[in-house]
Amino acid sequence: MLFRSLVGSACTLIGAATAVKFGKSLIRYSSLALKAQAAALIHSAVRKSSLVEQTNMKIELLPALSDNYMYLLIDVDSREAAVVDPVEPIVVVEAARKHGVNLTTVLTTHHHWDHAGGNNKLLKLMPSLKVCGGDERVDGLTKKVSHSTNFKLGSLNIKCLFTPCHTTGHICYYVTKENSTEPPAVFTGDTLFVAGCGKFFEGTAEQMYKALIEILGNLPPETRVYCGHEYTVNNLKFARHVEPDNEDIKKKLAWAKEKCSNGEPTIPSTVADELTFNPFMRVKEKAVQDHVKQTDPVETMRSLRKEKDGFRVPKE
Ligand SMILES: N[C@@H](CCC(=O)N[C@@H](CS)C(=O)NCC(=O)O)C(=O)O
Ligand SMILES: [Zn+2]
Repeated sequence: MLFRSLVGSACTLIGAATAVKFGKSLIRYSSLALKAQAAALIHSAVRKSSLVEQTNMKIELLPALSDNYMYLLIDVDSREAAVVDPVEPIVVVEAARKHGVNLTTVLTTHHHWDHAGGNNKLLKLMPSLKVCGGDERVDGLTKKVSHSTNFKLGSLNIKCLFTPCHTTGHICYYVTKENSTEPPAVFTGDTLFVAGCGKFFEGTAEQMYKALIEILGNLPPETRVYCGHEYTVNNLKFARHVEPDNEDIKKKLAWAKEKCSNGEPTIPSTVADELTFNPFMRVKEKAVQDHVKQTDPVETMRSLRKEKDGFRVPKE
């Protein structure tokens, strides 16, 4: 299909503003983030931004490049905000202005250009920003963080989780609010994707096992997962290949295809849901181990990643 080939692997479509429920939260969609690009790219595709509203924090998903996400994280109490991986700084500045928030902090997951490549430009526009990251290679770095580094964003707590493997300095950011009954959030960059994980560019299966199973897999199950890319449909096709009888994978894939065909994000997911359909988080499951003919979870992780690196994604 012509449209399909234009879109490529990302979930992208032009569409109008809309609103849907995500659990108890209202998620609003608007095409603001890509308005300018929409005008220029009539025959191409536009991915909608969306807003996850809780009473304690708001998170605006800002699609960037072809399949990346930036996230504006707002502390509702203080109106202080942070941005995760602001590769398109103008979009971020506009979103902060729209919400009337005080953007103080950049949370960089890792140094790759599609995540950290906007830091210097954003710093030029807003010189007092604190730029966090776990790697000296992060552009504009002002605060080097490491495992369990904690700091406040207004009334929110941000805990840094060191998850080296995709890169040696990769950090996930775990956000909580004391005494809140609402779910925490975790920004997982290119460590954990919906139904997948990042390539092991600078690390090992042992490290990804630690990151996915021991660190992220042990967060509260209701934790909402905000990842670095819209890879969900392709990841689920691989998951289906690994576990053809897993009903959760089939259901999630049908849902994700529908979201993508409307230009809507498949994010956030939750830790609990990932444990049901993400093969890289299911390396202790017999069905997953059998697929790669392994019995050890770390070896299963290694084999799965190797297989996915060479996987040809089917059309359907
Ligand atoms: N397979 C990716 C190709 C791009 C790629 O290599 N992405 C990096 C992050 S920038 C990655 O770790 N991808 C994970 C994967 O392909 O499973 C896609 O679906 O477009
Ligand atoms: Zn990336």
